[in-house]
Amino acid sequence: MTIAIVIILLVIATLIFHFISPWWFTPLASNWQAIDDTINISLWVVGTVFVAVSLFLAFVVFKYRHNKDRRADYQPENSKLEGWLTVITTIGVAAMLAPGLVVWGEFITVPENSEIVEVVGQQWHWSYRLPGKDGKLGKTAIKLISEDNPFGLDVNDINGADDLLVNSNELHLLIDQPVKVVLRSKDVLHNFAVPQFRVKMDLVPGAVTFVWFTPTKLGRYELLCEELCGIAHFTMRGYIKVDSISDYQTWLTSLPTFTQTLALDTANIEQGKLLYAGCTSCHGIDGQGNKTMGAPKLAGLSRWYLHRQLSYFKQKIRGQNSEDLYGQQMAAMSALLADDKAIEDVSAYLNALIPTKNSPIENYLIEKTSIKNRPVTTGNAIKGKSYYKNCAYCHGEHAQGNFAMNAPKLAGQHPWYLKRQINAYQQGIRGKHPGDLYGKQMVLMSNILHDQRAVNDVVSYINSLPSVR
Ligand code: HEC
Ligand code: HEC
Ligand SMILES: [Cu+2]
Repeated sequence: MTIAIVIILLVIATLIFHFISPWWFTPLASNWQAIDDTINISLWVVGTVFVAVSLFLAFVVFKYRHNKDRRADYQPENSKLEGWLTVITTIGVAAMLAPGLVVWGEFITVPENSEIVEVVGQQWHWSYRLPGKDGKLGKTAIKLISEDNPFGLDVNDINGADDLLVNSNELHLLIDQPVKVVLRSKDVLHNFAVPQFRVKMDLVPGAVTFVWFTPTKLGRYELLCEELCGIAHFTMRGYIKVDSISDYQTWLTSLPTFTQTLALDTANIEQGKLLYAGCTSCHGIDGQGNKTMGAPKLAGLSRWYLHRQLSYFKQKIRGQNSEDLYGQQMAAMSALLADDKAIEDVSAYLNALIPTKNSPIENYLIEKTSIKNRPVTTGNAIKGKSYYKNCAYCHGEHAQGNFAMNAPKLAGQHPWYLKRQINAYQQGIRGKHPGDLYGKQMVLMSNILHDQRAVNDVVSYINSLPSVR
């Protein structure tokens, strides 16, 4: 009797949980209602079977409970019952599988009027390519990938010349326009998934896979890699922004073509030097940084990194948090650089400067004075080395920075600055702005350093590495 009641209560609790549970699909933002319907049909089929079988069990447990005067009857065959069970099970299984076949048919039939977009995955970053005016994507090859040609496009293929390249994590799509997303991976398996669009697909190195959908709601949706693809897999996120036609056109015009990205370097180092005069009071004549001003070393940093940070300061993406006093100062100073050309020039100038060595006893971690000229630090570089293993995937084994990972050089930078930045990421002072497409990764990564001791350790280790050019 008790068991029968428990079974019935379990059924009721399961049903209540199912209907009031907050864990349900996020609101749909594409044409793929059919996928939700298929899942719902399956849930109804298995739900009905679950309720029926459980209640039957409760009934049998109750009805045939122990009774001294009753004996069990052995009946191995019952063709009538077996016939019924076969028919009902067949209908149930068919009801679960058949809609899937229909939906799969739609899934692989790309509408004629679809636009093509290429999504490229790599550890742990998304980038995108559009076919440009000719509507055709140019040929690519992994071996052609380089710092100047991150998409690995073939310069000899005329179709590639006008391809539009999106080097950032954010792709824009036009509302109500079907898109065929072709998927390519530079390294390992990844998976393209936007929960609101419902469809998802693997990216397989060496193959081109695809998926199609029509975005139906304006908005900005998170793109997730749903294939465990290495240590920083969880940081591999991007955004898909669904635009109205005018916003979409504005975005398109902001994109460079492949030919434009190959155009000769136009940066003017002399001009950059003149512009830098306004920066020396904080960053030093040789770009060596200045602890009193809280200003980091800039000499020898990569151009792409300097460029991005200066654009971020200028566009109020970095240095806007009310607690970020140093960042705010720098954001104000970025007004000295009138436009993108000025940023390009000053970045080229700073990149060309030879970084000076940090003074031998420079270490923010020094607490006591040195013993026999060896600084006593609170950070443990040996422990820091094991933390740094995680950082090396992006920043490089020698902390030399890695363009493909968008991760800057850390070696040679002042330790007090490194520490402040790691803390800033941890506290969400840096990297949390919606426009900050690369900082978010560091916000997530900085949390693997659980306390200040871990931060001190890893900074001590980076500080022990020779500055690489
Ligand atoms: C008033 C002092 C001051 C002046 C002047 C100044 N900066 Fe800065 N700059 C800073 C500070 C402080 C930071 C660190 C901000 C932080 O902690 O986030 C910084 C950060 C930077 C960074 C980011 C470096 C990194 O590793 O992320 C760059 C690039 C930079 N400055 C370039 C410039 C350039 C170019 C100029 C001249 C146009 C300039 N700064 C003028 C104070 C200054
Ligand atoms: C998944 C790749 C990735 C990993 C792993 C990673 N970083 Fe970063 N890191 C980045 C990127 C990308 C940036 C640049 C962010 C930006 O553009 O604002 C960055 C920036 C930084 C900066 C700021 C440098 C400056 O000049 O302002 C520091 C400091 C830093 N990382 C330290 C670390 C440490 C320490 C670890 C290991 C615990 C680590 N990172 C692991 C990708 C990574
Ligand atoms: Cu991935």
